[in-house]
Amino acid sequence: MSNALGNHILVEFMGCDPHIMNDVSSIERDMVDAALKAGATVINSTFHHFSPYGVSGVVVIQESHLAIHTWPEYGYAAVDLFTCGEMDAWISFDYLKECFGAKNYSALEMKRGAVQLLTRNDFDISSMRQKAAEWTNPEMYTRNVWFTDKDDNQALSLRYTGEVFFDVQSPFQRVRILESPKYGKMLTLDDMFMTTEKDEFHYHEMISHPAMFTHGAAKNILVIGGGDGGTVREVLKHEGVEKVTMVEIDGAVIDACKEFLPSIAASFDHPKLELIVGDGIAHAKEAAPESYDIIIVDGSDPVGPAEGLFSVEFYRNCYNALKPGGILVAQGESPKFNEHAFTELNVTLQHIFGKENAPVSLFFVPTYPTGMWSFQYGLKDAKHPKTVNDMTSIDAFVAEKGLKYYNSDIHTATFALPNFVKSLLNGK
Ligand code: SPD
Repeated sequence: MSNALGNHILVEFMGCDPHIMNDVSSIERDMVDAALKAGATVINSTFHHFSPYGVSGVVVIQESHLAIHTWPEYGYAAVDLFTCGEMDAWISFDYLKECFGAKNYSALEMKRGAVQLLTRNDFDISSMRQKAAEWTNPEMYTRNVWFTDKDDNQALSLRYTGEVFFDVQSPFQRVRILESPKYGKMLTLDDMFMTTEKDEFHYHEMISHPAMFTHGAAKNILVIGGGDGGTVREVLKHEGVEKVTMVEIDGAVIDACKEFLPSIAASFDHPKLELIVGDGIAHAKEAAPESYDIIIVDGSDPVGPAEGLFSVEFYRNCYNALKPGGILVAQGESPKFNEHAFTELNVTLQHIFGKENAPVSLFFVPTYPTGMWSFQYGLKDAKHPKTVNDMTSIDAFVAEKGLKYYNSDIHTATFALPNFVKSLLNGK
């Protein structure tokens, strides 16, 4: 590969199963899997079924593309595997041969872009960034690449410019900063949206201020996770706060956000903040009993490094680390996207804090699948957030700080639950 830019394998698959050759869903899945098995990074795929027979489709990968056209009536597929870099397209070839049940096949391999015939011109990355900025103008914006956050049955996609500001596989997860025309720059972890410039305030105001105003005199706060910095930025707006300890496991998230999302990562240099890059689960276990007024768990979904943030042991440790009158707030998942994680977390919090002491708040966030998301609370002999009645000071704070989501009406409304959510929480 060293003397060529790319490798192109033109494949003939013959004697294939005609039903498979006409099944657009399974062909798309097989083509995407073929790319993944060869170590490619899949950017997007688009597939089409022709009536009455035939499928055409392309999987766009960071290493180039895989394309197919099928003739089910002949049990035949024409496949192009075009890759660059170190990816071995023969792995995709072997995989597809099995998937399609090809009895015969042939393949022609061509090296593309002979380096000795080309002249390299390196150009300034800043001019590309300038171009990317122009692409956010919808009239000039023509690229069709999408980031999708999904489970097996449901998804949310945002179009992005194709510009990748940060892409690091940390020891914990893939950390990326991409840019979308609608929501600005966004932080993604593995294949999930975490936050975007344009709607981050929904999440960060709502994870912070209802708990802060319910407590009323919080001085010592622990934030677990929250590597983008939005939560500590909001908490530090409360002047009575004396110290915020933030424990984020993944330093790559902090680095990415400091560089590319400075409006969110705005308070990492605040004198009241102690920023620890380390394990928040261990920190909660080792914390002195009754040391925090508020603990905020700004974690990701219960896969990968955030899995332990949904365990009984972790919340028992948080309970012990809270002062009497203390409040725990946790990223609570969605009653529409991941009902199981949502209800299980509430069962855990009820178990530890008591049935009446695990209220749930709902809020709207456009960039999480379904848009309906929750924060879940654990009250350690604290008053219920709904009983807070100092609405004047909430509104004065909202006006002074220029908040865009939270206000005194929202403070109460966020704890009002639709009937189907109440039923979910009651195990019905
Ligand atoms: N599916 C997204 C779950 C939310 C994760 N936390 C977002 C971090 C924002 N600070």
